[in-house]
Amino acid sequence: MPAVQWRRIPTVLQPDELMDKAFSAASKKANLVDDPDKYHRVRKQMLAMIQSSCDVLETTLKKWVSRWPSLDQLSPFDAALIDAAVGRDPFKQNLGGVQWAANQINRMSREGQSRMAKHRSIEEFHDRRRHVYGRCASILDQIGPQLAWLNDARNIMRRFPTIDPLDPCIVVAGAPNVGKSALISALSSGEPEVNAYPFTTKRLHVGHFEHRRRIYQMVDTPGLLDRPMVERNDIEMQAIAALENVGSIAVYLMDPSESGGNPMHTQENLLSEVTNMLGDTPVLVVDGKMDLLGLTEDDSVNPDSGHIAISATEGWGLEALKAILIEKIGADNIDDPLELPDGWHRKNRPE
Ligand SMILES: Nc1nc2c(ncn2[C@@H]2O[C@H](COP(=O)(O)OP(=O)(O)OP(=O)(O)O)[C@@H](O)[C@H]2O)c(=O)[nH]1
Ligand SMILES: [Mg+2]
Repeated sequence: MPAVQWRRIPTVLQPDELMDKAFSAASKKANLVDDPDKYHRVRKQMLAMIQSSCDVLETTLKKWVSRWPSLDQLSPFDAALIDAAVGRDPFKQNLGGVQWAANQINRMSREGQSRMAKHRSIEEFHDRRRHVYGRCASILDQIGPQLAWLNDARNIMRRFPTIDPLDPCIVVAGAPNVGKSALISALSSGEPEVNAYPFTTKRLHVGHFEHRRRIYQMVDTPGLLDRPMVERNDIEMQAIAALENVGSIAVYLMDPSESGGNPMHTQENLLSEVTNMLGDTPVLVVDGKMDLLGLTEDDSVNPDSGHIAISATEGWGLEALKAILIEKIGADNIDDPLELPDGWHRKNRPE
């Protein structure tokens, strides 16, 4: 289940652009035909035009189908992204339409070429070529709505975050304005990506850091946590479900300074909601903006709460937080292959 490279999804041309591409490739092929005898020359040229235009169309359409992610091979997070942003059913149906057109064009190309073999006049050769071009154009027109849909979907999907299900992922949650994005930026090596998040109009930060050649991913949660559960719509619920699937651990960032405008009791209520929502995903509570709490760089813990303390803007406590996350995720822990499972001597003992 490799990570989907959303940005690599190719542009989807519209029918007239596709036809231009195919017909100009075909004219080039026809110009290469060299035969002093007009009858044979035209016959070969028309044949080359049918073959080459249909080939270009069929290959281009099939390339689109194969370069789009295949729904049954996606991670639950990626599948939820697609479902929420463009819809799983239209995704399948519209790609299906493109595959149908590729098959039609293949059939028509073969039919056109075999008919050509039966023609005996220059006029018939030209007519056959025109007939095939007309059929191609009408097939492409038929899938015009599908191509338009796919191009719109591609423009949405190419801004999706790429999350590799095989690498650890840290979900950063917390009330609005507590410093989630600042924390991700401070922990990231390089600029974090800012992606459009389909679930809400808010943007999603995705950052990465590396430890022992392993990439740790960090994702923001969208601004949907600031409302009670009952007010959230289906799409937002899917976002939550997706986040449940993606995280190895969640950091719940608190802002005890309340400078972000969230009183502590709201932040605490939200913490219990998030903890319930994330089910088995462990949640690490971190106090941010420690510089505003009268603490110094040497205070690794907020004495009032006992939580790990950091300041994303001052860069305090970040290495310690990283080390705790790496340890808790435990991706580097190597299982002893010779270790026997607990209770083995009881389960498999011969009677
Ligand atoms: N003093 C101080 N300010 C901080 C710190 N971290 C973030 N801020 C400030 O707090 C504000 C909000 O930070 P963001 O990182 O945008 O917070 P967020 O949680 O991503 O906000 P939303 O995406 O709107 O939910 C910004 O003005 C930051 O500069 C910190 O450690 N210390
Ligand atoms: Mg943010």
